[in-house]
Amino acid sequence: MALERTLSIIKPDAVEKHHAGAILALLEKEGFVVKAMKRIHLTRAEAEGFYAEHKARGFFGELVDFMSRSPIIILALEREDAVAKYREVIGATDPAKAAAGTIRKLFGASVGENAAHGSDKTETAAREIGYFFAGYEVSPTA
Ligand code: 3AN
Repeated sequence: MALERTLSIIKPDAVEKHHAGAILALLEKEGFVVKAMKRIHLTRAEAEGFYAEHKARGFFGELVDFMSRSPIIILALEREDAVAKYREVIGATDPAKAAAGTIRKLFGASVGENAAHGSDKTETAAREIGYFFAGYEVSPTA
């Protein structure tokens, strides 16, 4: 299986509740290596740009309000089959439907405030990592 990268965001709700460390520990335990990490407070425009593909959806305004409410922690993660494996580890979008032990089950409150974001495909992962990190910020080798 190929070594891949994916983008993870620890969302405002999880950072506010001081769950960032527990989420990072869980990801490291699952074999993800942190290649880049930063904490930022998104502006509305930055949140809109990141979620542009969801612009037409009814919850877009709510999503942008939430993601720009307070700081987030952004991670570029690497491991074999990272995109699919990370989707398993975060669990279903709705925490109520997420499997036991997943990040959204453990730390999410609702479909909107669901603790973490993860790229849905490898092409999306490359775009999302590029949205938040300059090339020199993402370790090319080690
Ligand atoms: P996922 O993040 O699991 O790939 P998407 O791509 O369907 O889910 O949705 C993107 C983000 O939009 C989700 N992470 C979630 O926080 C938010 N979202 C999805 N559905 C709703 C909804 N009905 N109400 C509020 N926010 C939503």
